[in-house]
Amino acid sequence: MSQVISLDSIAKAPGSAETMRQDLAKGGCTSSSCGSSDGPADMPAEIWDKIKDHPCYSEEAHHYFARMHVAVAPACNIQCNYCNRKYDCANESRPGVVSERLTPEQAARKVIAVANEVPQLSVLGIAGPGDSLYDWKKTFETFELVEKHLPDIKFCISTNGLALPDHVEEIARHNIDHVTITINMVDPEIGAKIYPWIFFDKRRIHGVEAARILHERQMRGLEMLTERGILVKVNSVMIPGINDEHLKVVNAEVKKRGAFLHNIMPLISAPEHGTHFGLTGQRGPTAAELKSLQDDLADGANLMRHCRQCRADAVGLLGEDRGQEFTLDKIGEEVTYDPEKRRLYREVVEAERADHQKARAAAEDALALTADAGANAVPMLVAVTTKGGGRLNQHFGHATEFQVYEVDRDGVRFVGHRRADNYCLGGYGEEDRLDTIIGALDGVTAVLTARIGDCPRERLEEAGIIVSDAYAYEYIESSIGAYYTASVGSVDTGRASA
Ligand code: CLF
Ligand code: SF4
Repeated sequence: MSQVISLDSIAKAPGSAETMRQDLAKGGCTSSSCGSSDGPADMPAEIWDKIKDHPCYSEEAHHYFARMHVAVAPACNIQCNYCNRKYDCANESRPGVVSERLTPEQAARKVIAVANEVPQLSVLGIAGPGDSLYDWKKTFETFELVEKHLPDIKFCISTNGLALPDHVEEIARHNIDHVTITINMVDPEIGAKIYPWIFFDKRRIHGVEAARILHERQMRGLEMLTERGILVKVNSVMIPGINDEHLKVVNAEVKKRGAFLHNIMPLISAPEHGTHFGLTGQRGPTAAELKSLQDDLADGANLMRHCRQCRADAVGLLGEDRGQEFTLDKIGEEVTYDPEKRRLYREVVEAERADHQKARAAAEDALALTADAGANAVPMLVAVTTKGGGRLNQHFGHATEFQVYEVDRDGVRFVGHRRADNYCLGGYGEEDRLDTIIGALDGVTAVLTARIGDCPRERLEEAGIIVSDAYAYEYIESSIGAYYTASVGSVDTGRASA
């Protein structure tokens, strides 16, 4: 087994630098190959520097680093048919939903409190509800306050783009390197089905005219940002029957204008959300429809596939939300920042991610030697349970989501996550939740996990899904590579058993 460092345990109880170094010394590089990493090697150094600690802009970084959102700018200048800017539902997980609104001062206090407790924190985002640039004074005031205490934190904003061209200079001045624009269309006829109105130039504008203005402002804002070297991620909500096919055109247009990433997110829509789409029965796409669109776009703008559609007050690694641990009533009036825990965490991560990259390169080398499954072979889908750190370090019964990878002799590729309710309550599995998990794992050949009980293992195997805990605490990619090689055999050894 390669070195085992529990980043999770470091995050919870950091100990001393010496302890961490001893942990590191126990492992060392156990990879047979120390090939090039697949992160920094693929892009200019200045870009890698901007994304290497950003959990949304780098799939690799999302194993190690956390974001937090503060809801300081609640007003919005447009209406989207999938949003109603709801504030008080803590049980939903979708953008635009938040439990408490904050003043910039309260937000800064909360960021410091979180930074003291969550050493993975690297990014502060302002992502609704409301538009971060319509209420731009509150957004920039918050960043200014936080910057005084936490100079190493990255700032990130998400906007619908309508007010964007008016604030690009300020964004550049505040060293905001990451801006997300939600762009759902480049055709105003389609836009009119998504946006009933906008508020622009001191008046409310409806229909196609509103969508045309929004589209023009979005494109201009995108061009202005990329001209200044600011990384832009475009989020698009996939709405079947309205813009699903059209998103291929959107992808080409935003790529042409220099977008760094395109994140296609499934519409979340249910009557109880009270949104227009929820109330009119507009459905979201299935996981297969989303993946099919993403696969069709493989040659277009770089796709983000690890988005978790966070709440607007989310705290923690993507896929976890510790927001309820840091509500204002749980934070003292006076908070003092202690940078030591975060500094130690970054030190450990640097060593850990270097070893992870070597392990990944070794896995790629080994996969290239696997038996050729034929020209029309479909890659195998393998799901894993992880608490972060890029390792198989979560018990099956504690998983609330599965990360899904596809693997073939060309390598191991992250393709998305499948949400599944945590089926383990008080140590007892619940049958119906296991059914939910089996449904969520549709198309998956195998699950690799840290540990699993006999009962759920048997149920999954009855459903045709193989479960293995043989790679517990190993790196994800090398485990999947090893599992695949054992399944299909290698050119050297012939067919092996799983
Ligand atoms: Fe927040 Fe968005 Fe910045 Fe990330 S989230 S403002 S870029 S720090 Fe990330 Fe969450 Fe997806 Fe957004 S997973 S919803 S893409
Ligand atoms: Fe809601 Fe954001 Fe759309 Fe405004 S821009 S209506 S906050 S989703």
